[in-house]
Amino acid sequence: MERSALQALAQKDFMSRDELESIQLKRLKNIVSHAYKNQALFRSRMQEKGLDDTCIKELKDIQKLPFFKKVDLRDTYPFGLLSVPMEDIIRLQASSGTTGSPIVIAYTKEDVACWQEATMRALMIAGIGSGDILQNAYGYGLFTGGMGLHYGAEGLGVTVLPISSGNTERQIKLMSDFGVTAISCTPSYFLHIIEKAKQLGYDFKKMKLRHGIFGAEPWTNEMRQRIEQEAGIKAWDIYGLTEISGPGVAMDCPARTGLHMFEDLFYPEVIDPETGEALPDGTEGELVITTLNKFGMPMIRYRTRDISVIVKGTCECGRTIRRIKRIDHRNDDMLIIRGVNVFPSQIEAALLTIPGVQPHYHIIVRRHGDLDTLEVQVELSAELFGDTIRSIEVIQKKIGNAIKSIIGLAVTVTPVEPGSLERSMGKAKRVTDLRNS
Ligand code: DLL
Repeated sequence: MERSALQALAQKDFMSRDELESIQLKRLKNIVSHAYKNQALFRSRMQEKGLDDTCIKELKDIQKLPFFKKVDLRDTYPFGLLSVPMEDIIRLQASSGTTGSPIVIAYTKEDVACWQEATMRALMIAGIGSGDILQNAYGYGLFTGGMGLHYGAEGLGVTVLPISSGNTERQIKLMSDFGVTAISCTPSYFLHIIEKAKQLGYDFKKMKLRHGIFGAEPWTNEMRQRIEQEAGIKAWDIYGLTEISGPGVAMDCPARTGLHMFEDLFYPEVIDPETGEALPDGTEGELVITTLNKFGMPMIRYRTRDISVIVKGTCECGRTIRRIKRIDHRNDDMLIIRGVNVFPSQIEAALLTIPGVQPHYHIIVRRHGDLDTLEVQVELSAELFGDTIRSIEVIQKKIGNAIKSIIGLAVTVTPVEPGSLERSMGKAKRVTDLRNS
């Protein structure tokens, strides 16, 4: 793409709110009408509410529309929500989901282009472009991470290394040999890459790597700091989900006050997860997204189960598209332990405030009689782990106190040997819940 066309694309993030809202309204009317005519489930839900496809007069009329959830994709699996003839579909992607049977998403040629636009805009915010070499270590295949970042980077004229995830030693060798300047993968996989590189005697600071495009799983600011310090790079947070396209729905910016949602393509709302009521900007709730420009399988008011806030006010970077707060948990990540709500990200944040504690941990939930217990297995640095039993006990206590001060519950802390917990190549599995086994 010509430089001027790329500049125009990046400028979309800065359009006036009036212009943006008029595009959103036009697209919302159009997608509602398209889905009403072509998506039987949407039409029947609209009819149940006494609505038809003329009901959108202003943006806030979106609040009248019915919600969609993952279960709707499962119930209509594979193609029940398809809204164009199958011969117009040029791509299928699927998600195994962490919580059950697969879902499939179908894209028309225009939908793929819309998704590519989003990932291009996301990478441009990180300043990635022609001249960069991107090692794309998200999984290629049905998972949207690989293909999503690939198309975005290629569209910008970036040199893409489509390495996919896994084979960590080769990842590091090629990163060094090819002078890779940016990597995309899950933050947990990058931690593994850092660790392996150290073992193999590579010095990250001597490599050309400058940027990491990390997402697909929750990660805390504490984790971000660790990554940046250890690898000497800038760690950017990218958000997305299969149902809405894939990566590139929202992206960090240099101000780090939230992720900008590409609002002309994906319309955000935050709702009260209990009542379904739309909440004002600045209030935490469940993120709901409407695809404004995706026709193969439009998603209208899709309940993501991700918990966030639409950040109030304008961003110091000057972008006018709204921000969502970094997503540190999903509704379904919540563990209820003795009546207390606990999120793995709270434990991660507590652990990483303590020097010598490694960013590798695993949470085990058990039930003894009527009592739920939490065990946190955490790796210590080799120096700490090799220390006397007495000093390990001291650090164990320190970790326990740090966790208790955040979640308000006493947990069992089990320090484990460096390298002993399972490493992930994709989304990390942080919790084993043994309560129902
Ligand atoms: O994970 C798409 C993706 C690929 C995003 C690569 C970013 C980078 P799914 O497998 O459908 O799609 O999982 C979507 O992952 O609802 C969130 O719960 C979580 N998630 C994605 N990005 C982030 C992030 C891809 N940056 C689900 N921070 C979403 C926190 C994230 N959670």
